[in-house]
Amino acid sequence: MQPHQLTRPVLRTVILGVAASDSHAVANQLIAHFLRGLGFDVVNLGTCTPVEEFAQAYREHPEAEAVIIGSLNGHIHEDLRGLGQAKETGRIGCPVIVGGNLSVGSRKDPSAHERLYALGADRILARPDGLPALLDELRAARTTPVGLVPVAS
Ligand code: B12
Repeated sequence: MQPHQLTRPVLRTVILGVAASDSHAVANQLIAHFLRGLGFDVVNLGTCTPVEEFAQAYREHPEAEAVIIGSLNGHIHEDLRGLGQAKETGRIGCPVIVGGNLSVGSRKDPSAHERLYALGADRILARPDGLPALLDELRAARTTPVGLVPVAS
């Protein structure tokens, strides 16, 4: 065994991408950079990523803590058709976080979030700076046996 293998830290993996119809790249790149700066291993699928490609990435990275999907063009509801089935069949077996500009127009449709949850999103986040705390929360929820409360150190 090489010495560096002993000291290499175990990275936390997340799968990141932009919804299938959406070519807005800037926030995606900034989020990838932000999370990598915090030590995450970011599998960034980039823009125009269909649900099936998120599922394929999860198959390749079953250790992923979350799939993080951004959308800006307002068509995420159409883009996430198939997410529910991917989760029900275990092809995506980790929480799905959705964020960005999640409906069309400047006046936001209050039902947009409810419909996203119905499609299979677990969490909806407006700002990327909330991701680290949310990822910590989701990780704690998955690793804490029911009935036990984690003790703050
Ligand atoms: C640049 C741009 C483009 C470029 C994109 C180039 C590229 N490769 O990235 C081009 C010209 C290709 C483009 C095309 C289109 N665009 Co455009 N575009 C923009 C613009 C001007 C800037 C977007 C940007 O990069 N911002 C910088 C990043 C850092 O900020 P942000 O995107 O706002 O993201 C923030 C939050 O939303 C959030 N966030 C974003 N993603 C995520 C993900 C997660 C997980 C989380 C937690 C948070 C989060 O965090 C970011 C920082 O706070 C915006 C208007 C604007 N001023 O914002 C319109 C805008 C996003 N575009 C819009 C539209 C409509 C289109 C088109 C449909 C136009 C058309 N008719 O063709 C197409 C769609 C193309 C497609 N298939 O998706 C609309 C969306 C409207 C809506 N949702 O109601 C906007 C808002 C313009 C507008 N006011 O109408 N666009």
